[in-house]
Amino acid sequence: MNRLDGCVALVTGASSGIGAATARALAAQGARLILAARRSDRLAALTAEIESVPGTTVLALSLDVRDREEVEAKLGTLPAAWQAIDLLVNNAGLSRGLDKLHEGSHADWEEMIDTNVKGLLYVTRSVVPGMVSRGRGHVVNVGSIAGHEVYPNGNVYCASKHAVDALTRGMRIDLNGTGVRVSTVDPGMVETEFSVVRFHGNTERAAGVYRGLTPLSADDVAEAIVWCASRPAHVNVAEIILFPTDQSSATVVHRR
Ligand code: NDP
Ligand code: 8X3
Repeated sequence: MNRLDGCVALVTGASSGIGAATARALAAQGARLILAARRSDRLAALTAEIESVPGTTVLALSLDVRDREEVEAKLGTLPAAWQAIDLLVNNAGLSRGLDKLHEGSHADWEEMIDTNVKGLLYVTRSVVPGMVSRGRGHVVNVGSIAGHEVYPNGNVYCASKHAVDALTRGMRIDLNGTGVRVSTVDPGMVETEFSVVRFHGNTERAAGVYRGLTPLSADDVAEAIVWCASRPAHVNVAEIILFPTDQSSATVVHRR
């Protein structure tokens, strides 16, 4: 029997990239999935794909993690069979822009801070009390190497991921003794829609980020998340930093 059989897992940012790969990987381990993101069409397609495997069940949740009232309302009124969330993967996040701080866009800053920091807080605040009352649960945050290092023009995105790192460590302290585990998986370069979003839809510039190297795939990161989530209950994987072999730090990258 799988360690994740019957586990109820909520994955935010499940419509793309790491979140979608994590959903597929968790489903393969027997988890029941609540998949959240704003793009309902993407969630519907992923739900159909996952549910085509007999025995899998998915609840698709159209959700903007920046909207505190929406987060509280939707996570507070889940159908009874979905209320006892065992695993929360706080993955929804984005970068916008790559500019010097004094030339940066207020709108980009607000979107990153509202999504990566406040969104993560709103979802966590709605889900973790239930875990505490049940005496078990697991929060896996998707941080970044940008939460450990600051790179040129990465200022606000790096600050948001440093905040995620602090929140991960703070949560782990606050939840000590409750049976609830807190992990972070912090990747370097992963080829997803991340850079297209960062560069506001400029696909050519986005492709340049990964040119000449072999980046991580979303599946590589999903595998690390599933590994954290499938350890025995007394084991808490605190942190995984995952680089492509061609990357050694936020700025040291080998290109052929
Ligand atoms: P993608 O752009 O492919 O996926 C981002 C996901 O976040 C989408 O599903 C998107 O869904 C969701 N999302 C964004 N804003 C919101 C919102 N307001 N409410 C709900 N969902 C939202 O990028 P990745 O898969 O790469 O990114 C996933 C996480 O991984 C992020 O936290 C990112 O910072 C982190 N990361 C990425 C790295 C990389 O190199 N790619 C490296 C290190 C960390 P929708 O638009 O439908 O709402
Ligand atoms: C995404 C990786 O290096 O673009 O968090 O910040 S990086």
